Amino acid sequence: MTKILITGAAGQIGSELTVALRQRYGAGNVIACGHKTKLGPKSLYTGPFVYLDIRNFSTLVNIVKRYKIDTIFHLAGILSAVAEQNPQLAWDVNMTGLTNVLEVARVCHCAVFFPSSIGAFGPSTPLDNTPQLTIQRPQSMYGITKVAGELLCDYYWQKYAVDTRGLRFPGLISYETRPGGGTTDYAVEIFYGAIKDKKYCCFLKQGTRLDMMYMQDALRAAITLMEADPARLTTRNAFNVTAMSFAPEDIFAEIKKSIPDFTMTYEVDLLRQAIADSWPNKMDDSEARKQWGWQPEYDLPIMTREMIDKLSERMQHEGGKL
Ligand code: NAD
Ligand code: AKB
Repeated sequence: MTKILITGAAGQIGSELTVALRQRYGAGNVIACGHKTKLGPKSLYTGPFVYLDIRNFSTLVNIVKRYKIDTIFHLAGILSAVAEQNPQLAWDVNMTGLTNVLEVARVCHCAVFFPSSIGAFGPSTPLDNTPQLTIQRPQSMYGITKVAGELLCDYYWQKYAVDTRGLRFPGLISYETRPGGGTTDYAVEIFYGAIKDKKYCCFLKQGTRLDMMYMQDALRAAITLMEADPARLTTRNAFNVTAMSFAPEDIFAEIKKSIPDFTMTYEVDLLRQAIADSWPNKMDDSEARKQWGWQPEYDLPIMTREMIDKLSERMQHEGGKL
């Protein structure tokens, strides 16, 4: 990787991946793309920034050629809850966007990182120790675009030797940029509720176990995979990766250790509950560990401590606002 393009750079992952890659590869070598982002995260202005609707192929080609891009981290997309409310938009952005990225990668010889998800699994997938290779029959539009995306990335690798690599991310927890409309968003929102109001109303019900990961681990996973020796990769799209697995009552109990007067109620959102019920309780990520040395550093207690510290610091700095 020498010249990197990040699509969806203003989002939850992109706003932090942009900083991490600029530190590693030089600010001028990492081009951040935003969409409808007027005054986005500060991270975008530490290096080159361009506007891009990922559905516009000619603009994408021009950017890739102008900056001599050799690697694309394709993060632009519509997340699960928003996708279920607007499936046509989700298909358009997620599939037209990925097809455009893969085509430009084929023509301009770029490597591609594709973020798949636990959403690529469905109700007939084994929920515990979900294997790397297993049944994938998701019933949400988000999941359908993720399975199609995994297959399309493998197709471009097998047919055109485009160096595509991907991860099945779990729910990501971070404090820089708020999540963009997913089913696992509660695991971020709960910290804002706990720190600001000492209360939170959870939209998933008790007992809903899902895989999760702290953003620092997610960034390291994406960069390590893209830097891995290709000879070691027998899997490409996409690797199971996880760091922790918990239900709402588990994270509530962990936060309560630091904020004893924190309370939580439940008001189940049926749309997001149905999606969550079809996702694994815990994935088996042994192939990622074996093939490129994946090893998470943050578990539930360490992540919780850091989220509380960082958001409390910010609230103090912003005069009580979050
Ligand atoms: P996000 O919603 O925070 O960011 C996505 C970005 O895409 C937004 O900034 C949005 O403006 C941009 N976008 C939307 N439509 C666009 C268009 N037409 N053209 C260009 N950009 C457009 O999402 P995120 O959490 O950063 O996720 C990035 C990717 O990672 C997505 O593909 C998502 O499915 C995947 N992923 C995320 C998580 C997670 O927990 N955050 C977990 C698994 C997979
Ligand atoms: C979502 O909930 O949509 C994302 C994901 C796990 O893919 N956070």
